[in-house]
Amino acid sequence: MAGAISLLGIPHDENSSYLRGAAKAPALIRRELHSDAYSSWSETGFDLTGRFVDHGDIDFAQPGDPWERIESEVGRALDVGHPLISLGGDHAISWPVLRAVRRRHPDLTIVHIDAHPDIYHTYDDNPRSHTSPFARVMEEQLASRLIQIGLRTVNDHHRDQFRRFGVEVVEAARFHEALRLDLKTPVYISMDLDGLDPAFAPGVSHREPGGLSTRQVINLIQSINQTVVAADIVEYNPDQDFSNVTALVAAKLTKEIAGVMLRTSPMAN
Ligand SMILES: [Mn+2]
Repeated sequence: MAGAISLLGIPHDENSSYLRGAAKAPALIRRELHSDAYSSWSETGFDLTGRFVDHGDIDFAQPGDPWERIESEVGRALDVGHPLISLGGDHAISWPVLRAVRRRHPDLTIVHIDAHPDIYHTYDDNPRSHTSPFARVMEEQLASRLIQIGLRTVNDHHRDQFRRFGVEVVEAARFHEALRLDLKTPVYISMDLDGLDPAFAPGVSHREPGGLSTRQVINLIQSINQTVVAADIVEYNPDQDFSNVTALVAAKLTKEIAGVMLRTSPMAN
């Protein structure tokens, strides 16, 4: 199929530090994504009808290490040849997802939108904590650059980690509409829904006021001028949502990330 995007649900929230619920995200995001109530077009000018190749949800009921399952299932989906958007899970899943992506795209820049840096060296003695994926990602050198945007919970430990790993940070306090990322490699987008202000996306486990608007996040995504090879949309917690408004935001961001993938990626064609 010309111009296709792969989807993969990752219903996993066992490494959340506070509230569970993100495992329920994939089905609810898909429902809004495919709802007849909304346009099937991305703002970048692509009709997305029939363009999604959905690989379903990873089945974690099967025995085995969930991290190995995620890495192998993401790898299998990527090997179909289209850019991939993973739906759901807490932010911990980004580590095994990026292991699979990095193997296929050795020069990679991560554009990470979040209220939190998620770069704790340790948290609750769990190296897989959803507060730590980017410490593991940078230790394993799974990306050439990590750019974090929208942060508003930075502490001194985080600043030490930023220096240690050379993380580029645009805190929410420094975000502005004219921000343009100077990107030189293929891109991975890690989209934590709590990067948006809770007024726009209340359905998250850790609401942090002072965040970006839906419009600001969409504009930032649309400004990306390099190939977007894969993305995750994480931390949607249906238990915290009102009338599925945050699922709808997640679906909208899925469409706009897909729209940028179709505009930028030779893999999409
Ligand atoms: Mn977060």
